[in-house]
Amino acid sequence: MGRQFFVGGNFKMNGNIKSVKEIISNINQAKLDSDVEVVIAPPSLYLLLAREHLREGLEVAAQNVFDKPNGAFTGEISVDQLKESGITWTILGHSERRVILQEDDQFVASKTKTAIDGGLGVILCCGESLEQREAGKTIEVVTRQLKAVADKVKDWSKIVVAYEPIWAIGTGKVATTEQAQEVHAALREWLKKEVSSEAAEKTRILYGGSVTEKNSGELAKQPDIDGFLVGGASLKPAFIDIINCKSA
Ligand code: G2H
Repeated sequence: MGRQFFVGGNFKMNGNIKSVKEIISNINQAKLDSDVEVVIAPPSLYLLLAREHLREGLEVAAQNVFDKPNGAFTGEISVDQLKESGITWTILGHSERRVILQEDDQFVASKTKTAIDGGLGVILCCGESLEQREAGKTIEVVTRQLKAVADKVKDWSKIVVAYEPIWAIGTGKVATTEQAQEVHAALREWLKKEVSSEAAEKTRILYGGSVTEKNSGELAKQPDIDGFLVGGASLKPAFIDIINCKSA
């Protein structure tokens, strides 16, 4: 069986009660391809609101989760708190957290293990900077990021990998279909060697970085691109066209 196409909407630190409700109402009313898995990730303040309003069958993700069960960790949210609230996914390792909040590979891996052990799905982000790409280190960087997770997590059935080249995030500079496919294929090869043939075959690898309704169709035709993690465009009605891009 083929891999189910997956489209995530990462709202980042955008929106307010009114706009989150409007985005959700737009998604709820749209005709979505039934074979696409759709997950939206609003800021943590709006997770419950999103879960309450989003129609059944579509899921809500946190943008982060902590690697401890409870306690004196000001500002953090636990896996159990998310699960109790009907939040079934979390994004982890987004480059904005790796770079701005200085999260390293080990911390991302530890949080991924806690989330997976606790029963959440994880959208695990990886990606290289422009400097790393120009130095020919793209594959080395993204596989190092994933290896930290593979050292701790053996079951990849609830992990979706998102390849997000940092130089393409929010810049309007989307990776070419060839550039994206090349890295996705290398990631799948790496999964085969370092995790298992099953993980390589079944793990969805999403592309993220300035995805729009204009470039999603071509990217989605690539054999190793199994969906998208969408930032800016997930706040707009065009998000629906991205979800439905396979059938357009
Ligand atoms: C990459 C992406 C979503 P954008 O960060 O994770 O954002 O589509 O705005 O580049």
